[in-house]
Amino acid sequence: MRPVAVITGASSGIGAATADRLAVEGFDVILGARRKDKLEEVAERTGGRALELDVTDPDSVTRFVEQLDRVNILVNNAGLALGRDTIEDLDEDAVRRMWETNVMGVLRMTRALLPKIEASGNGHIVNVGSTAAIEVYPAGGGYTTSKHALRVISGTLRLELVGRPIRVTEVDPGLVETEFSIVRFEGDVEKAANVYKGLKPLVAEDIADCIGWAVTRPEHVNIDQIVVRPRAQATSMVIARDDD
Ligand code: NDP
Ligand code: 8X3
Repeated sequence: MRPVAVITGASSGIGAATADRLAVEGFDVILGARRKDKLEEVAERTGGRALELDVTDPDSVTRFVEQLDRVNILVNNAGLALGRDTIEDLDEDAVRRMWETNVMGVLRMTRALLPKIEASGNGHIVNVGSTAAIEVYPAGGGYTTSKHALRVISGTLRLELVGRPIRVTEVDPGLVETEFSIVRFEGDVEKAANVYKGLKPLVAEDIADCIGWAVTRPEHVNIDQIVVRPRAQATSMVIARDDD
């Protein structure tokens, strides 16, 4: 029997690339996200199952989980940033949506799938954090607070699950060119492109590579954290651009 990997946010970017990679590594991939048409495309090329999922909606999470028999790996990847506002000017609704997705969504999916992951006898939870989980930057407080919370979830899970057959890994990427910034700037593609201007950003496959590596280590090996950035990025704020 092939092991089963659930990937949230598999309709684009890092999640879709992770589905591709884990399928190649021999996993049956279960793909969750809100855009079913995009998920179907990933399902077609990976041989996976596309299941509609909104991690902010408890009923949607319940429906999703009820359709699964076995699960070895959960990749908590669904997430988003909205806007670039100082704390002084924060849009509280945007902050709530980030926290609902990046924090509550991860807690919800993890809690709902833990029994199946444990029953597999060799489980693994991979949380896609961010360098925003370990650093702060101005006008990023809504997002960085949510990713810092995710980091706390990863550490707490590792403490609470020790002695049980479940590994916990957090992968914290820097700048990766996906739909992330288009979502962040509400479809403003020019503003989104500027985020990656003058440097070679990571691509989704670079992160899938990290996840693929972490989950294929021998089962006694727990990779706690992988921080991965473009060579041109030293921190969230120190970035070498061609036109600098
Ligand atoms: P994308 O915008 O390309 O992908 C985000 C994915 O999350 C989509 O598949 C989207 O699917 C899904 N998603 C968003 N909200 C929900 C929801 N409520 N329920 C289910 N799925 C949801 O961005 P990335 O691939 O870059 O982002 C993936 C993860 O990586 C995120 O957690 C992000 O914070 C993190 N990250 C990204 C970095 C970057 O620079 N790109 C750097 C560091 C971390 P749909 O809209 O179909 O629901
Ligand atoms: C995304 C990294 O620096 O664009 O998680 O916020 S950043």
